[in-house]
Amino acid sequence: MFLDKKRFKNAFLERLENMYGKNINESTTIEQFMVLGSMVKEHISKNWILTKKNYRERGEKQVYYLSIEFLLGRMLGTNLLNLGIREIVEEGLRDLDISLEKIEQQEPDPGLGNGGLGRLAACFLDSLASLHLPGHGCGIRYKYGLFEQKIVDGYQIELPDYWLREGNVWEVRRSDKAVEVRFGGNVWVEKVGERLVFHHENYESVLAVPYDIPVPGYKNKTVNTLRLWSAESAIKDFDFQCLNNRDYQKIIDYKRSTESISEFLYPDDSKEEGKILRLKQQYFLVSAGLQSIIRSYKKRHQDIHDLPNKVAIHINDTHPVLAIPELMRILMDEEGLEWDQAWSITTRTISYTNHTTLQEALERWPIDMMKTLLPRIYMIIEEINERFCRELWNKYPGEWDLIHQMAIIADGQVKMAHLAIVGSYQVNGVSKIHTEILKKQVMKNFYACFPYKFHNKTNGITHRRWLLKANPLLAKIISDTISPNWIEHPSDLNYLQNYAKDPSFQEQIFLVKKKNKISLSNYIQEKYNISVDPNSIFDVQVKRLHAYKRQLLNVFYIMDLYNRLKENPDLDIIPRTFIFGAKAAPGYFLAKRIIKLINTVATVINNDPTIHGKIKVIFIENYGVTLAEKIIPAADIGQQISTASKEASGTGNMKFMMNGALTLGTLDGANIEIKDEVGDNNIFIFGLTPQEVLHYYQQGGYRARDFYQSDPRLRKILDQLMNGFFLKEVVEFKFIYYSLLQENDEFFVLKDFAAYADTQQRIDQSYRDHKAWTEKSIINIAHSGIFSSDRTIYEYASGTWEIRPIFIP
Ligand code: HBZ
Repeated sequence: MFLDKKRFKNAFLERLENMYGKNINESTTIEQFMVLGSMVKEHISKNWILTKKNYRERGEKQVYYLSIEFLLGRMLGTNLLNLGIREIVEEGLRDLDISLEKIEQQEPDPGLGNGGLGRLAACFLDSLASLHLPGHGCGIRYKYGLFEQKIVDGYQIELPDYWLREGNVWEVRRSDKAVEVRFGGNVWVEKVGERLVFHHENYESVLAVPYDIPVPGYKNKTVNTLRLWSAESAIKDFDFQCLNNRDYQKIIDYKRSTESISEFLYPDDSKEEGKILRLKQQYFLVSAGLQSIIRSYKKRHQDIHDLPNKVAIHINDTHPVLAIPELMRILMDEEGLEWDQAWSITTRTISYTNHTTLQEALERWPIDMMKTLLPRIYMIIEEINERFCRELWNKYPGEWDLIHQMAIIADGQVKMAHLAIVGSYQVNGVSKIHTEILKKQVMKNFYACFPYKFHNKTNGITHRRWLLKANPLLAKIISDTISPNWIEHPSDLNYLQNYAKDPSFQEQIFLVKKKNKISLSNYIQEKYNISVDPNSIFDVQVKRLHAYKRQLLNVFYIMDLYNRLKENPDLDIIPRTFIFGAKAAPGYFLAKRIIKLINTVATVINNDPTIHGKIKVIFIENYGVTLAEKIIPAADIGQQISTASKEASGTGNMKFMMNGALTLGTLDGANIEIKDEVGDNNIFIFGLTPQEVLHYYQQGGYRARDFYQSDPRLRKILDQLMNGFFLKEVVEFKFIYYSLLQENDEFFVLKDFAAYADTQQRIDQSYRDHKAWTEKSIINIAHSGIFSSDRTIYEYASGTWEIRPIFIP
């Protein structure tokens, strides 16, 4: 049906009739989307079946990527691109007077993730399939994704994101593959001959039902699977019939409690809340995932001892770390293995990536909670801990403190990162500096014990979504200049280096950027009724709102610039459009005040005629994957200004450079590697180094108040928070003020302010020379290939999972 335009049109019209009993004029755009989506899915199916058959028959090793989040973004556009049928569809629809773009806009953006970690998982799936690698995702099918953000009177309001309202056209429900997951109850032990047999009783049974989403590779025949689990009650309808009132109520309660497990995604991106429902979600994912992995393994292979040679299981941060005791449980209680055999298999199967060094994000669960909810799993963790501590005792006799610090269970808590390191064969960091910080600081005791486990895998992004799809104009001139080979070999982008000084290529790059800026300006005009100047510098900071990401530094600079413009309306600056997008966790009070501050400053500045529109401030609400695809291609500057040492890697930084924006950033995360790639002249770096920050944290010596007192610009800004200059209700910003001056500015906003402001000044100067600027922009694009997730996945495939490509004939 996608062979040519004619066949496509016929099939489309026919299906519209079959599905909705309508002709083209009667149908709505959402119906057209559902029709097109179902056609594309059907088209994928053949290769999906073929891929599964090949994997089954060839019996080669496969990887399963376990993640509590997959931030997928819309799939119609990427599927059309990967299948190579975009043009036929676009032209066919045009003949029918339908715009493909409008249809694409009907697709809900599945927000099954918070930010970087979830988006990374989605990029990895695309790269695995595109590199012919047998790798699958395993996650939760949340009924509600990350909340929808509205800004009302400058405040963030959260609305539920019911992304499944119209159904999900990409998924296939696989009731036949459902498994049971058990919570609570009690365990008793029986000795049968020489063996101990564990009996689990009085548990609550939850049915885990998988929904499979196909993941096609780029113009190849590989179609991998993302399996998302949904929680249902294990009750059959007839159970309801013969019940009295009390039982009826019990059953209703049970149904609610089971279904709540996959009801919503936790909206926190860097804090552990310690809520029992979250622990339930984690075990639910892991138990359902592992049962299905083992079942499928046993269909393909005889000997369970061979598992590590045929299956790799990767855990995306510690959220799925219960995979370790769960695999032990399956191997011992269900497969009848001894502890040592089971442990040997488990620790050769599971690998782990850490995504943060923030203390508050390191997961710990109260012992009591875990014991009650997962009695058998807790017993296994206890045994792992005991054996590990014994090993430590042999290695470090008498060093109680050290052993206490490293224990998996201590101070009434289970420390999930410790369990992850002990139970997996590899521990990865996500950028060079992050891996170094893990080795030398956060996990230094473990590094001393298991130096061979620690590795770096710098993150990456799929250039297919983030360049080819998001920025078709740029993709086209790149292909026209260096051939389209870069799509399959992103390192070929390097050839653009030869054109960095070429005036005609510069001209094309400049024009494309301009067009993308106009298109974003139109969006802003339509949505917010604010006109922005496409000739101004588009200076963008889009990411989750967190104190360490320092949106505050950005808004302080804007306040300062505004103050200077008020003092001197003739101040010679290049007009600037500051663009923000950020969701704050609903319970994160400081973050929400910062959103209010940005919006307050924006309202004042955008409505002040005396500054002649030299600066504009736009807060784009509900930032997510779809908006990122619109905003990033239009950026001149991408701000990556986290306190050095705090951002594990960042991936937004890579998306910006790939789209020709220059980075304004600290020496943090992957910014450092971006700087090493593009060279000091093509990036704007400022501020404390990670070493300096760590030094301050360890030795003290930073006094935020000194900066308030000695820098008149800063003093003015901070005073304005409290004197009603921007907003009469002065209580609003008190909390921000105190976090800086009373609590001594944990993230060095005041300390880095002067360097930041100077660097912003340098950007202003630099932009005046369009040619030189565009040259820098081209150099950024040319060096972005190494940040393709294809490179990252290649490193994981060869250095961690030991999987090989399987070419589907
Ligand atoms: O993972 C992010 C890091 O902050 C970022 O630097 C890195 O680039 C990215 C990919 O490696 N971490 C997260 O996104 N973390 C979470 O989203 C998160 C979610 C739930 C939690 C804790 C953290 O309970």
